[in-house]
Amino acid sequence: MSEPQFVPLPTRYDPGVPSEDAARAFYEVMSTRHSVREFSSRPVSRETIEWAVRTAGRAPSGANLQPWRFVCVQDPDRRRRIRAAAEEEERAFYERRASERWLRDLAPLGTDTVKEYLEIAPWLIAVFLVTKQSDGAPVYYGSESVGLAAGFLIAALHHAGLVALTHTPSPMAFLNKVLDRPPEERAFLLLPVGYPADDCRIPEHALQRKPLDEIMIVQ
Ligand code: IYR
Repeated sequence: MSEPQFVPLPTRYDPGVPSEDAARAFYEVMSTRHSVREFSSRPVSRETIEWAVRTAGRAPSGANLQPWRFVCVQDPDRRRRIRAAAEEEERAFYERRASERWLRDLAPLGTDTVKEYLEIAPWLIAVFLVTKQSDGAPVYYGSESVGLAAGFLIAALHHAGLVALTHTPSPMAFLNKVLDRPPEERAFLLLPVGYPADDCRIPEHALQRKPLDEIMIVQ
């Protein structure tokens, strides 16, 4: 067991304005984020995606194991294969697997089995949970960790003026095959990323957010 070594907090982030103003300003930025299904094919530079992934890599994780991998796909052939496999899963979902209740809850979003955005958006980011350490030991709080990193990622993409969809074809095992990932990596999310289409629309339903008094309890 190695002794813990401590260093001073390297940088104290100072927003330069009172915390209330900084918190509100970040809220204003994040409140314009929406999941989008209508993408432009306008290219997004690799550098932009790299900065967003670096940001995701700053998320906290169980024992700082950073159990995530972000596979950023541009290659049209892989994207075509991902779309074909995702649509097959979605057909099974909408036609057989989803409960009546689930379909009813999704109805206001207007989603269906056709996932053209998987080929239109210039990047697909497949987020994988790395379930094992290099010596085969398990990771701790893997889903929580990769979920936090995914949150950082979508915030970073939004901050860069991009849009994304947190797409969850289920099961996602096909991504291991199409993206040549080993079995200890488990697909967690598939994010089409790009700019919104000129005539991009979102479901009205998505505008409704629970008010603060419904989500916050102060004790
Ligand atoms: N994965 C399916 C169904 C779906 C599920 C949820 I939860 C959503 O918020 C939206 C869709 C699909 O992508 O169509």
